[in-house]
Amino acid sequence: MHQAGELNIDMALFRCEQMLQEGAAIIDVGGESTRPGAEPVGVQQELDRVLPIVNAIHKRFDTIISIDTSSPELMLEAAKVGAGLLNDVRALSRPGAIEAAAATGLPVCLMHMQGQPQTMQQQPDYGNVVREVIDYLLARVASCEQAGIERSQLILDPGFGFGKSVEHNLVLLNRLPQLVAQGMPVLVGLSRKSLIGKVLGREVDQRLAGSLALALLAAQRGASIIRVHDVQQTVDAISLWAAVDREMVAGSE
Ligand code: PT1
Repeated sequence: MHQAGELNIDMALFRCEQMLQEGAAIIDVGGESTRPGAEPVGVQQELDRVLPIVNAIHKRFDTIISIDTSSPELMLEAAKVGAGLLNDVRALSRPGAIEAAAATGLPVCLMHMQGQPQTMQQQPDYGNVVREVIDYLLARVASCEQAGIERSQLILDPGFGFGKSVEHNLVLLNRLPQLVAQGMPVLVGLSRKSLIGKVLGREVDQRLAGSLALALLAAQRGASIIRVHDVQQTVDAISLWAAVDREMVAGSE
């Protein structure tokens, strides 16, 4: 969701209501694109885009509002107007971000990224991608704990599409249980991403089936939170899997 102003607030509220009716548990709001090749935005612009929307959503809906930001200023301000979760693709690495997040007392999603959005897809390089992503995230967890953010407040995200080749993404998804085994909830974002386009040869508007397949695989491999565009379709797919899965558990008793 981008850019404030009356019309944009109305559009954000409309989309928010729609996603909630479709079964979303969390609404992620961001003022900076972090897609491959995206240009950075200034902090003031980010504040102007995000705060009015968070404020409006908080007044109107009872939901968890996640703030997709790396800026300590926005973390602090968003917490005052109803944010319920901080989602930082830079894992609180900006100066002052850890301290700001700690001061809000909010839960935080720490994501792994190699490089910066503008250039991260140019030359992704790992020895052992699973090991390196987990080691990075655990180092960030340790820094958070030192700053007073409890482990129970942290969510981990391998950062699909953030400085990763198609193969890196596939290995990370296949080995997701290794990240889940670290004992913190895992969040994944795979919806419509270019890895789907590259494997299937599909443009971004033709990636729904691929997105659903990956969301289901992530859920089966232990992901707790799935960041998607197509809420209703994803909820349907995962609900049906969960029904089958519960039946298996019940039958084995
Ligand atoms: C994500 C995520 C995010 N993804 C979290 N926050 C985006 N925690 C924004 C592509 O390859 O996975 N986790 N916030 C969106 N970013 C991308 C990245 C979008 C890559 C598209 C691609 O197409």
